[in-house]
Amino acid sequence: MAGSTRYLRYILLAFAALVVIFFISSSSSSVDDGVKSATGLLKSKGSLWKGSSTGSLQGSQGQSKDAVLESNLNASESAFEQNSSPNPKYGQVTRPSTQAPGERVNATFVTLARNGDVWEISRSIRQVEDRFNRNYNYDWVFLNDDEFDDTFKKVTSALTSGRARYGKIGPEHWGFPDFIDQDKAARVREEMHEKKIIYGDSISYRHMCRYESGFFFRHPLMMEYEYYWRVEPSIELFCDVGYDPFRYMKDNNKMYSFVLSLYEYVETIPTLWDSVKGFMEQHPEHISENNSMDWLSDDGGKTYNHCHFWSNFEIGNLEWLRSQAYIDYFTHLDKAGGFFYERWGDAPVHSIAAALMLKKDQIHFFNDIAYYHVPFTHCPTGEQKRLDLKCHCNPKDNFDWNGYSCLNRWYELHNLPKPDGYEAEQ
Ligand SMILES: Nc1nc2c(ncn2[C@@H]2O[C@H](COP(=O)(O)OP(=O)(O)OP(=O)(O)O)[C@@H](O)[C@H]2O)c(=O)[nH]1
Ligand SMILES: *[C@@H]1O[C@H](CO)[C@@H](O)[C@H](O)[C@H]1NC(C)=O
Ligand SMILES: *[C@@H]1O[C@H](CO)[C@@H](O)[C@H](O)[C@H]1NC(C)=O
Ligand SMILES: *[C@@H]1O[C@H](CO)[C@@H](O)[C@H](O)[C@H]1NC(C)=O
Ligand SMILES: [Mg+2]
Repeated sequence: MAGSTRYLRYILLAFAALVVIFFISSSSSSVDDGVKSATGLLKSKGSLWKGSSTGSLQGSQGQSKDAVLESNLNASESAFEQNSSPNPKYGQVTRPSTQAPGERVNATFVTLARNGDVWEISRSIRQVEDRFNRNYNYDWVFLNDDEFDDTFKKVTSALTSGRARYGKIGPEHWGFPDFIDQDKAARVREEMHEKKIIYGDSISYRHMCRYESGFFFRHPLMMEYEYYWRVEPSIELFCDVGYDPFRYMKDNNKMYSFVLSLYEYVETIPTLWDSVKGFMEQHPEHISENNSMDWLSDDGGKTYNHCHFWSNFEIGNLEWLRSQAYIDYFTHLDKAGGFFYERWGDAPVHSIAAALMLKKDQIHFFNDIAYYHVPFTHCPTGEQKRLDLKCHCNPKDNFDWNGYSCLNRWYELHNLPKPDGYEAEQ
């Protein structure tokens, strides 16, 4: 009796300790500490745990994370050998796949990522494969300014159904061009940091935006393809994609596509539109007659309304990006220096190019590709469509008819009737 009360007391004490740990960690700036998981929490507050000598949840002999991963993968192998699990041997698990008939397009998925993004990109790959690619087996190109490590390659190539390919970005495509004034660029980063502009003080974010704006489609691996589908870490696909979007793009002469559109943060692009106007004057031959200027501007091109397609999702034509028109456009913007003296994003850069240099019906809105990238969701409007496509998004999260979305303008540009049920989602 006395013994069990003592145990109860210990349990209560342990619980109280847990509550204290939770409050300590959530009141300190835990995001900056990088403490995002329970393991991280235990590790960082490990000293409070009596009886935990290492204060962390590492492998039993203090192995590295990679070794733990490897032995976990190996564990399923030995479980198989001991006949203790009905799962087939590691490496032999195959997803049921109904190979979609028809010819494949000359296309690939493309992901720019760091080694540290491996688990976040794995979530994305898993969803893309489950919802679409397991039936199509398109290639997947991974690009990095650094060398991909073994864990990244092992994990991602286990998840992809097509060929997984890994490319390193050369210094000529990633870094400061020589015409950039380093002191000026550093001053800007400091100012933007003080103004608390997101990624305002980041150098690598700027290299990333410039790379996505002007170079990814010229990487030697990407030169082997005609179409791309860009995938970022931690995205979600909420509905089945039961047809080939690459095929749709090709057969319908589409060059660029989007699922979400919104207004850009003005502070990051104060002079972008001036540069665009300079480009239009210098290269009127590149401006399409039947373009989408009215989607970008409310006064015939004098000012930019900041609408852009959200480029973390894109399915597009690589030949268009490699065209003289796009290269002239990118080179003009690059020379203006705004990737470093401001913080131009690849989203407005791609969007303005597509809106001005393509015919408006060469840009496609993929309503049926339901998508999430923090913090916005595109969930198709209309209940029957969501049921038919086995969607798992909450229609209340749909951003399409929100006041900050530019989709309404898109419908107006194309004189399209709003889909049934949109009022309920405003
Ligand atoms: N190799 C490499 N990839 C990067 C670097 N910075 C960003 N990326 C990748 O570039 C893409 C865009 O970066 P994100 O950090 O997602 O930028 P974002 O989408 O504007 O911001 P988040 O809201 O944080 O997702 C992602 O696929 C990243 O993995 C970098 O320095 N090196
Ligand atoms: C896992 O298995 C592979 C091949 O079967 C072997 O080379 C490797 O050493 C094993 N790793 C561990 C940690 O047991
Ligand atoms: C795919 O497109 C690239 C780029 O245009 C081209 O070089 C390559 O030959 C094409 N491959 C096939 C199989 O058509
Ligand atoms: C312009 O685009 C619209 C639809 O996007 C199309 O109906 C129209 O025919 C096009 N006009 C020309 C001149 O190409
Ligand atoms: Mg992102």
